[in-house]
Amino acid sequence: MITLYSFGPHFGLPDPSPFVTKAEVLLKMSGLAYRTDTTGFSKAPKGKLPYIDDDGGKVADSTFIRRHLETKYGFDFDRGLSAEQKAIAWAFEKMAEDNLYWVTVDARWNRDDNFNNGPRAFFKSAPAPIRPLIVAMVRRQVRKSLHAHGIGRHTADEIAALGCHSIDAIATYLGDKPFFMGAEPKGVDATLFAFVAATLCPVFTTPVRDHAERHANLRRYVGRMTARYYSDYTDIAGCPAAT
Ligand SMILES: N[C@@H](CCC(=O)N[C@@H](CS)C(=O)NCC(=O)O)C(=O)O
Repeated sequence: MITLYSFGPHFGLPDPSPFVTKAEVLLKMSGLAYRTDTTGFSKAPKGKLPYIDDDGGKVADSTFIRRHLETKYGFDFDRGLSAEQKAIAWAFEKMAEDNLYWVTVDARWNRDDNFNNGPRAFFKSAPAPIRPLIVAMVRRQVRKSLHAHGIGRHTADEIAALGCHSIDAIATYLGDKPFFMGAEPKGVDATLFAFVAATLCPVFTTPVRDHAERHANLRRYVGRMTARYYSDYTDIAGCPAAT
């Protein structure tokens, strides 16, 4: 049985990490049996979640988890796509993971109101006397990561503009299609569902969320993916589950 190491549900999302949600949706798409475990972060091979344990072998990183499911089990998440569609799917995924993701990190960790409504809860189990120090240290590390990525060097307005541009690109390409590449979900939908839901999450007040909410097709898309893969949720990110 495969074990997916995750953070566990937070903020009304299946997982606060869109990368974990992506990996979980890929597992659901594959139909393989899996369980989740929220105690693995300290042992993460690359210091990040998600990773999986498959029969004693560890695979870290959502993209390499996908590759593992493809190579070991022969599952083709791109089945039926042309080479051009595969290229488009890859480019959108990496836009979400390597750019839109950091817009979300900035919104959640760098804005005090959002931090207090969200990630502060991750520190509940830290001993009270040193909790403020740990919170400050981790937030400092996150700011360093944002700076190293480059996005942290922009103004709030510039960061929002980048996020809105990515959201517009996703909404435009999705159009009226049920799923990103057409009538049936493909691997790219695991990623885009996870990152769009993270953007729409009502726990966080952000200009990018306001912008995304104006794209009715994105809200319906999140609802459609929820109905398909998270039937135990009535809604995710304020988008009612509906086919
Ligand atoms: N490229 C990785 C990214 C994973 C990632 O960034 N995970 C974050 C949570 S969203 C994490 O574990 N961060 C903890 C840290 O950096 O200390 C993937 O695709 O899995």
